[in-house]
Amino acid sequence: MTVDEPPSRLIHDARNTAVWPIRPEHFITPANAFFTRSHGTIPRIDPATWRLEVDGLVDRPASFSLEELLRRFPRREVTATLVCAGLRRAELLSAGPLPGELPWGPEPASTGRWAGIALGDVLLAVGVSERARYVELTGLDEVEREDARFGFGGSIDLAKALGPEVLLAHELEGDALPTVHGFPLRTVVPGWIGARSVKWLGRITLSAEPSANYFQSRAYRLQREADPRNPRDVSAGVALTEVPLNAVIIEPAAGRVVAAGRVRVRGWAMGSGGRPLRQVELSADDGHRWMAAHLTSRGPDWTWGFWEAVLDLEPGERTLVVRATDTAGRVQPATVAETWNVKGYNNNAWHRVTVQVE
Ligand SMILES: Nc1nc2c(c(=O)[nH]1)N[C@H]1C(S)=C(S)[C@@H](COP(=O)(O)O)O[C@H]1N2
Ligand SMILES: [Mo]
Repeated sequence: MTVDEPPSRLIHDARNTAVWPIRPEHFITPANAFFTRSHGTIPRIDPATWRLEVDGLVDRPASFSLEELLRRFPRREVTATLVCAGLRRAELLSAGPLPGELPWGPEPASTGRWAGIALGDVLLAVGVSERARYVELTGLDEVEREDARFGFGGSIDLAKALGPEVLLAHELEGDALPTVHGFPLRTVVPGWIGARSVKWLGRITLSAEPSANYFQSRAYRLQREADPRNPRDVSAGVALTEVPLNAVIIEPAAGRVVAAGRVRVRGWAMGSGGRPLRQVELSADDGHRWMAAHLTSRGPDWTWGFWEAVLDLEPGERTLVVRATDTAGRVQPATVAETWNVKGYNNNAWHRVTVQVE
């Protein structure tokens, strides 16, 4: 597992957002090739004066310095894959329009070794009131939406927040978090969409209701049919939580010319909510016949798995298809007609890559 090679090529860099190609040799993503997605400013925070406020439905509201948090609570580590809900959005455009949304390919997913403290340890220390059901997380960045400026935020269920895997992370790959990834402290919510892993964390608020933050109440919601009067509004949709089961072909890349005969196909897959995979299968005839891929790295819980298969391909234009199943028994929809939704989130239709075999 070499992690020092620099990223080969920046695929996309706009609106404070960057992705690199995923490499089959990088089970752990090098920190300098970890995708980044930010909706507003990138705050530069002085760790000496930064504070974390904890309030709402708690017995003892508190304000912590970084030094205090890291001294008082036990160090915890987790290896977790972050997946942006916009992953594979571009494929959905063949099923319907997605105005104003970034047309992501299959790149905004990366795996990091995170370290910090457990969110649950902090919650137990302040005392959670019986009425609390949600943990709202708010960042110190500044986002502009609907004529208002506010910190990016959202909420997770209290039950998830108490899980030992949910961190307030201060390190990525053994170094302090890079600024773009949320220095000095970010949430890492393994198995949930990337948007709930709030960066530049400033406030934690316990509540009986989900967060009213724009990114919880008016974005990151799954709505299958557009409201004709307000076609981009998803406030009636369902708030996204766990990532869905997904599988992606990394190589060969779309459009490649490959030699006929035995062709090595490699990629990644991840179970719903970060659960373990059961099986990954490949097809070269649009899903009539399937062959099992070999899982080369399963990883610990909360990460993707890497897989590999060798297909015998005859000359011509060939479409390779991948699908996975997980230990929760989930399966993937075959087509994007089944996964299209108003803001283009969580596309997990079978991934198809067309190559030229010569
Ligand atoms: N404060 C803050 N946290 C944030 C965001 C943001 O814009 N501001 N973007 C979210 C989204 S949509 C994703 S996918 C992940 C990306 O994390 P990364 O940039 O470290 O890869 O951060 C999440 N946390
Ligand atoms: Mo995201």
